[in-house]
Amino acid sequence: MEEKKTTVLNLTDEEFVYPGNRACTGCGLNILYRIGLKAIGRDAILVVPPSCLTVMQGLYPITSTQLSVLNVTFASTAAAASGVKAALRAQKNDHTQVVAWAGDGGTADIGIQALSGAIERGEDFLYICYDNEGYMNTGVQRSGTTPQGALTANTSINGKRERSKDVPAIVAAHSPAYVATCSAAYPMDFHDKIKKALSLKGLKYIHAHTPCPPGWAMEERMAVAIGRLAVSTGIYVLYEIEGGEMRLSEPSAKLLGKKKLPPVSEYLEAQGRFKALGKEAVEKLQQEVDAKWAAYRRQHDVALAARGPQS
Ligand SMILES: Cc1ncc(C[n+]2csc(CCOP(=O)(O)OP(=O)(O)O)c2C)c(N)n1
Ligand code: SF4
Repeated sequence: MEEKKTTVLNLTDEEFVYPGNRACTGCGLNILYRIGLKAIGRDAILVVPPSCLTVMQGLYPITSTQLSVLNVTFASTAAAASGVKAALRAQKNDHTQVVAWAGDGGTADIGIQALSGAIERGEDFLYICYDNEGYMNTGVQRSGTTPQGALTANTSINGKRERSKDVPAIVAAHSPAYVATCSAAYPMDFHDKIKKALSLKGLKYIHAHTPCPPGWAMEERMAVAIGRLAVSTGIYVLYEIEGGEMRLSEPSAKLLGKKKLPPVSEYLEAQGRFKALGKEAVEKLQQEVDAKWAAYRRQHDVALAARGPQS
């Protein structure tokens, strides 16, 4: 049976973020933080390393967040979340959710060891990585997930040389309870994936693409439009993995029925960080995206054929 989806009409009115915080105008993370906390609810402890999120939440004694938050060192997020969960277990508290919420720098690079260990131990908490594709809080430095060719404060004039790390795939290789990718342009999808993740036991991982106006050199009003372009051009794919089975989420699944997707250049040209990308690099990227979608279409056809004729 199809799960009931959350929409703006049935989303709770309750707010867990006070009005006013230190996010930049048009911040993708800010959208997901507000909606994500509605899915998590009040009975939760957040574990957050240094990042834009710590700044957004506010420095003691000022805060924009109504939930309990444990601010931890960069490398220790998943280890600290494991500890918070152990403390709750010792108190026989099995209702308070533990949610680690970190940036891509704090996840893909600095925190990956603790995250890997937590999944391997089968810890029971939700880990959310918001991926603005750089160390934004400290002035837009490159991270492991910064796309190849993107300009940052510490890349050469040709942009980042290396390819980006596929963190959800790295996490999925550990076989946790749940892996999902999300986007700030689809906050209700994020909301429902959090709900689903929190209903499962074990380590759950959500990776969320969060456009960042200053870091991506784009207009503030364009954050959602650019997030949508990432999905509609097929460069960023929304999916879930549960029980080892991967399923495209609706905004990406509907692209399977399209013969041709909009060119990735539409996504790249909307952002100043890609202005050093030459024609050849853009063509190569397009070929990679086309090959990826050809593979999704083949898998989809095989799955349909295996199901046989539908009555
Ligand atoms: C061990 C350590 N190194 C460096 C820093 C400085 N620092 C604070 S936030 C930050 C950037 C974090 O990047 P990311 O996790 O991607 O989150 P974002 O800033 O993009 O939200 C850095 C380098 C620190 N706090 N601790
Ligand atoms: S730098 Fe980017 S991620 Fe950080 S608060 Fe500003 S828009 Fe959001």
